[in-house]
Amino acid sequence: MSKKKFYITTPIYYPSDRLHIGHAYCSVATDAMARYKRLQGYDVLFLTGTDEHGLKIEQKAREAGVTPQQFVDNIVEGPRGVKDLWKLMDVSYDRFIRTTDDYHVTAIQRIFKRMYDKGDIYKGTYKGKYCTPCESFWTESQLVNGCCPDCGRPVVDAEEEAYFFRLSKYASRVRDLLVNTDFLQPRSRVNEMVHNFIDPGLEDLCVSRTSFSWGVPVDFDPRHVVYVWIDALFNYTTALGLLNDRYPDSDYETYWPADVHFVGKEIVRFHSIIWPAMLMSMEMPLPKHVFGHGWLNFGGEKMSKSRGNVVDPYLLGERYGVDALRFFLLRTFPFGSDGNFTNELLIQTINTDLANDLGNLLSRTTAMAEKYFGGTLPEQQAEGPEDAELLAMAGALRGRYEAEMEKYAFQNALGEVFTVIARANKYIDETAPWVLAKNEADRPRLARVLYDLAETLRICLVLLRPFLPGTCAKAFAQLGAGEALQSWESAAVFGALPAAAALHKGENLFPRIDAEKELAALDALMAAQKPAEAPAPANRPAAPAADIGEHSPEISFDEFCKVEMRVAEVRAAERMAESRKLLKLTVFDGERERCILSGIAKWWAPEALAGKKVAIVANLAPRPMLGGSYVSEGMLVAADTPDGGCSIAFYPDDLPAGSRIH
Ligand code: ME8
Repeated sequence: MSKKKFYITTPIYYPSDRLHIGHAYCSVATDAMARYKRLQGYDVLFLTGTDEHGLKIEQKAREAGVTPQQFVDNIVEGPRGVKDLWKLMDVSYDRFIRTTDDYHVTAIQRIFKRMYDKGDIYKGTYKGKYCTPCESFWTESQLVNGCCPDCGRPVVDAEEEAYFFRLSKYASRVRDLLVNTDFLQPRSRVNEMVHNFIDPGLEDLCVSRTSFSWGVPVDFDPRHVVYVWIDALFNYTTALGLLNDRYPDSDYETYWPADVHFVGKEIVRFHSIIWPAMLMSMEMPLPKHVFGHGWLNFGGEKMSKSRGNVVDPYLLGERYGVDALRFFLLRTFPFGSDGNFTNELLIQTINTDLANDLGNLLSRTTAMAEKYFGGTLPEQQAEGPEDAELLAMAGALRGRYEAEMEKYAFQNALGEVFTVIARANKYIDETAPWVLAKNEADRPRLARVLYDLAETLRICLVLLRPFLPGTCAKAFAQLGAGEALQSWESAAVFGALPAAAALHKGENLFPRIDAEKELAALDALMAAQKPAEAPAPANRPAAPAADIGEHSPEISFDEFCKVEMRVAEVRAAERMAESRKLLKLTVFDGERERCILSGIAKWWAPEALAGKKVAIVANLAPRPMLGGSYVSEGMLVAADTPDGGCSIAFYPDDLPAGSRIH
């Protein structure tokens, strides 16, 4: 009987810069899932790669004085590039696609032509607001205060000839797919897609560009290059040989449709609306699931190169070991939600789960086996009243873990394993092997206690293999557990380890870290990695140079007193589908809740503000915003920072909302 198939993908990343911990997060999660399915006996295909076309790469290459191809080659294949990173992180991909690969380019041209021949792609005129410096078209609703949402400069009316994809034709089928199936996960993302994008009306999508050339040329009209998202999305199928000769057609037959695409939440729209619509047009089966995972922020803010707050996975992986880093990412943050990366959390997780709970359990168990039995447990063993609960928990663990893994709930799956590990540590306290060791008559009981610990550990380690591949191999060696005892099947039965288990104490898997010292060292290392002067983000002019000298006209004290500033509590903060620049804040001003839209989305993650006490201008006349869809009732007070960002002052938690600021 042939094996069951499992096809899983990461997004293909833009090689416009070095990848950071956020990219590693998605790849490590995908890797854990792929390893888990392989452990279960599936024939897995794990695809990752790089999305190498587009204006941004063309510009970056120009800045670097190299060709776009040289630029991406260096970031993908060069030292400490994308492929090196996945090697370091033990990401066990089976196939790596680069969208500049010839076979992919050819296939994209054929795909584009096929949709054109069908009438789903047609030539029209793109009318929109054009930002000349950015060479970008925007729709009216994308503009921020009438200007380019990327650079903040004025836009002009412009039109160009372009090809369009009949997205509107597929709107109701896509809606049905999202609402009535479990295609898009977590479920919470469905509402956002349906209400914000589909229900307001899906317009046909502009799928070609003439303003730059670094892309796949439309072969029957070479002035145009194919829109980068068409080029990118079809990677999931061209890498299986669709319409090309690089891979056999049978790969496509075997693995398509994908079981799941893991993608970050910001690209869920492309994967859950545009992608299925194009597949419908191509009359191809749809992937079974798209899972939109959350963002990893740093210090409460979205990681970004320009802000100089990206976390370098090389630094952490090399310092703490790749397994510790992989484990931390998947143990700490629920996969479907945003998480806040901090160095404190990283060290704490390594110390608590890995050094204390898992590492100690293994070293205590093997050390006692050596000390009391020379490493090999005697077959004569005696049960005791403490055994039943541990055995039941360890015996049921695989099922509980599997239920969570099938939902991509890595944090919960690991939580199940660590609950059993904690129970095993408690079992040591309950049975007190060092007391049993004092009495010859208790030796059979002592042997059984150590056996139960070793066997519990073995089961846990089998289930930890997808997360800690390197460490588990070393730990199995200490338990004398060969291949058969590392298998998925063997984790379902308590007692697979032979009674006369041969244990030996090996190296300490996760040495405890001196948190205080390490945090200081890590902070210093990260600070040293920051660019000396972070370039100002494009749509906020660098503040001090321009602003400090340009004072506002003098006002009288009475005039100043007219401005009513108060402390307000941020009760909710959220990103807005309608604007990349604005955050929607719900603040309590001591009397009532009000809505304030604040142009800080580029610098502040909503989670960093929720619950905080901030300063607002409370008597500003309410202002309709975003075409009148919202009324902003006040203003958040924030300071410009030298690098063009913004800093917000937080008042102490115990200061009542409504307190007047003078
Ligand atoms: O969007 N937290 O590529 P990209 C969590 N080329 N995940 C993060 C993250 C963060 N801070 N930053 C990045 C693209 N990611 C397109 C994709 S697919 C057909 C084309 C992860 O280089 C997350 O998975 O911007 C996100 O979706 C992906 O990297 C985006 O990578």
